[in-house]
Amino acid sequence: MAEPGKHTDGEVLERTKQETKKPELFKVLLLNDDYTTMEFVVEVLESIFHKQPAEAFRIMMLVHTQGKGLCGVYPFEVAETKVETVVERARERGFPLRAAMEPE
Ligand code: TYC
Repeated sequence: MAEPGKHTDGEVLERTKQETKKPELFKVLLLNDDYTTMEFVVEVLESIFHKQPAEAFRIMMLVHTQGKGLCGVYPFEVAETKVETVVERARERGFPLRAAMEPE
């Protein structure tokens, strides 16, 4: 096959290089604070991150003792929406809970 960029007299060039990009993934983390109740954090983990009750409790305690904890790994826009939803729900209930995202 002719090299790309050369005159090819109408010959059709095929690209063989794979061009489908894997989506970049982002970790979503919950951050500790002194005012949000443990019960509310467990509720967030169950309803927004689809964790089973025991796993939600484990993650909540990890955040409580270590300062932050991993809730899930998602493509950029999903991760962004999770963070926004956590903050929205927390503010509705008057809690200062924060969430963050970082590249995997
Ligand atoms: N530290 C909070 C308390 O003692 C509980 C808590 C856990 C808050 C996890 C936020 O992401 C968090 N009530």
